Amino acid sequence: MTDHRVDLFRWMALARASDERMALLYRQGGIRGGSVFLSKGQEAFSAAAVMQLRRWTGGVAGDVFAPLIRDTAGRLAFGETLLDGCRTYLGRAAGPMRGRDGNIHRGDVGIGLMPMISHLGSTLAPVCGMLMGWRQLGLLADRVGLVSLGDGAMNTGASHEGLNIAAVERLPLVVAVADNQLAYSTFSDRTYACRSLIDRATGYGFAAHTCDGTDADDCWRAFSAAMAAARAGRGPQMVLGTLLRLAGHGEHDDGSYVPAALRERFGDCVPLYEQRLLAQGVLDQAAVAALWDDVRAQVQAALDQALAEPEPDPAQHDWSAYAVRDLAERTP
Ligand SMILES: Cc1ncc(C[n+]2csc(CCOP(=O)(O)OP(=O)(O)O)c2C)c(N)n1
Repeated sequence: MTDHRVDLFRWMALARASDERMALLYRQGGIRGGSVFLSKGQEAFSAAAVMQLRRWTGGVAGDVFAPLIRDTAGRLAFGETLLDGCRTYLGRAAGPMRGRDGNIHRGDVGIGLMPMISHLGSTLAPVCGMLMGWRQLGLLADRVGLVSLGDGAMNTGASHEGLNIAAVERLPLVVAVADNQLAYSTFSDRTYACRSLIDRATGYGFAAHTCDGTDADDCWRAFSAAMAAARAGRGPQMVLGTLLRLAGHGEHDDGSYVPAALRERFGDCVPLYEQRLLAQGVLDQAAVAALWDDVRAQVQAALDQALAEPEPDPAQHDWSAYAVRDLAERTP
């Protein structure tokens, strides 16, 4: 299982570089509206899941991905451009939300990337709806949907309803649950009372998979099994990754309430994977340095382009309810 590993590390590094640049821009006062939300610590879990989805190509629909807050790596691996992220953070008219919504509330239905709905758990229903619609039209084939949830998001009414209907309908849905120990500043022991969130899989009627969310290879293994089972018609799959949010909830939050003992229990997936690939001779020091130079240059180029672009002009605006650039692209 080596083919994908350099690409996996590259998506993780690209996400980390993008997040770090956006955080710097926030501290410089350069962000329009809202905060910056980092995926720090969740790059492996997100990229390993999404790399195993099929991207939409040549107008042919692939799988569907509904990201949550900390899916910078997965978004990029699914085809979202760095430019779309920069444009949204900067409120630029050419962005996927046309400058009318900020930060992570963005998506592109034309590539199967569901725009993130702020209300936690609310993306489950539309993804289930897409899968059921494709099935009714005879277009489903072996497509899957991937929905990201956090330990906090697992507790909303929308999540319970969505998980239940996915199981009742035996949909090819993979739910990635990132238990990062925190929902805002609420620790997991105040968020759920079961031993582990994976215990809920059985109750809903999902197959259960677990992984160490700080270990990119272990994440890959778990999502590989889950995706294969979903594509083979074995119903919905839940993958629980255990990890730690390595930032505040957003950059307005320094996360100083996280005790040192908790921090010491979890590593950072990006340097951990870099060290493993070096130790195993998959990459050498020169290749790693070149990779980081490349991803940082890509981020800066996207940011420079977005900075040079105009904001929306209210006098010119069509006020269409849709954010999608080309509605024709929505047809599978
Ligand atoms: C229904 C709903 N309730 C509350 C919020 C406010 N809110 C946004 S993010 C968040 C914490 C989410 O925690 P979790 O799902 O564990 O994700 P994490 O931020 O830890 O990645 C909350 C409570 C919301 N967006 N939607």
